[in-house]
Amino acid sequence: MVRSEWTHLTPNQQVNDSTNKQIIHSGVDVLQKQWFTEEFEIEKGRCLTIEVKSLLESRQSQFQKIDMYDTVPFGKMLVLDGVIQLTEFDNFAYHEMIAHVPLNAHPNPRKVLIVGGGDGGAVFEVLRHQQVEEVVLCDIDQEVVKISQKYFPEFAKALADKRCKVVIDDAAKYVASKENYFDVICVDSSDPIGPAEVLFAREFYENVYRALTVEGIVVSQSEGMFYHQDFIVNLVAQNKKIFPYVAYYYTLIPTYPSGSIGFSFCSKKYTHIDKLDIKKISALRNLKYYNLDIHIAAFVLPQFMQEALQGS
Ligand code: SPM
Repeated sequence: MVRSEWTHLTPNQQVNDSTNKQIIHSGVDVLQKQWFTEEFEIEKGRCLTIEVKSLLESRQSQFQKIDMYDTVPFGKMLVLDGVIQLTEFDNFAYHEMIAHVPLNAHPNPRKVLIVGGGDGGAVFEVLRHQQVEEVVLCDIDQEVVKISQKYFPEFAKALADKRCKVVIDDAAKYVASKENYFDVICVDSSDPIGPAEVLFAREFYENVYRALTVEGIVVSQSEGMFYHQDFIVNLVAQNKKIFPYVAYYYTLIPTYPSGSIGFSFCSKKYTHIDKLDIKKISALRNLKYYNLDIHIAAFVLPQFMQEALQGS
């Protein structure tokens, strides 16, 4: 973590001088508070800064830099290559939506694959479904799994469940080796740069199509509509060439840029509502974000996004 003294702007002060650089750095401010800044989109003039108690652990794996922080407002926070992946405070809003939307849209999900998701949060949610017999977690980076098992014990328990199998491998290759096997695939990847870039490509989705059973559904972390509209439009257009039913839905999550993130939903047979079963949804206990109304509402997009997707 870069430690630097922050300089505070006074009203009307110009920010295009060297002062600016000091303001945006992670570090220690004049009150001796420590801050983490997600610098991922800093060149676009936006970033999120969070007060931290300490950096609990930092590792450099073969694939990426892995940091675990203890933050003041959000509890423990996992960061990969400087990008926030999850916090204790709000990860439920992401994990419940990446898991329960496809699992409730599918009439009988028995075999589930999580691509990425080495922290175990998505597996934790998938295992709430009693009809799931097998959940495979395929993550390329064993170090992400290990550090998460150490700091997120609830998720570690899910990974140790007898229905869960952890595979450390390149998920693109793993998916290409499967045919007509999984009922649901959840792509819980990091952003489409670096090791996760291949997980957004057409070839990957063609292989996912083959790896799914005839009623199969895949959902993928697909950026947020406020900041990455063009990316989403292109992804949806690409996937419409492969799957008969493609949609986009979103969740609200304060620690991701713009406070929201979306998922692409691609299905071989059913839409996101065809097979909804109120009894099955009500049987899911102690959820904090997902419910029947949210399942339906999450696919209702603001006007600007509906218009953007119209031509795709
Ligand atoms: N199981 C949690 C893993 C999180 N995967 C998604 C991370 C997305 C982080 N970036 C948000 C969007 C910024 N472009």
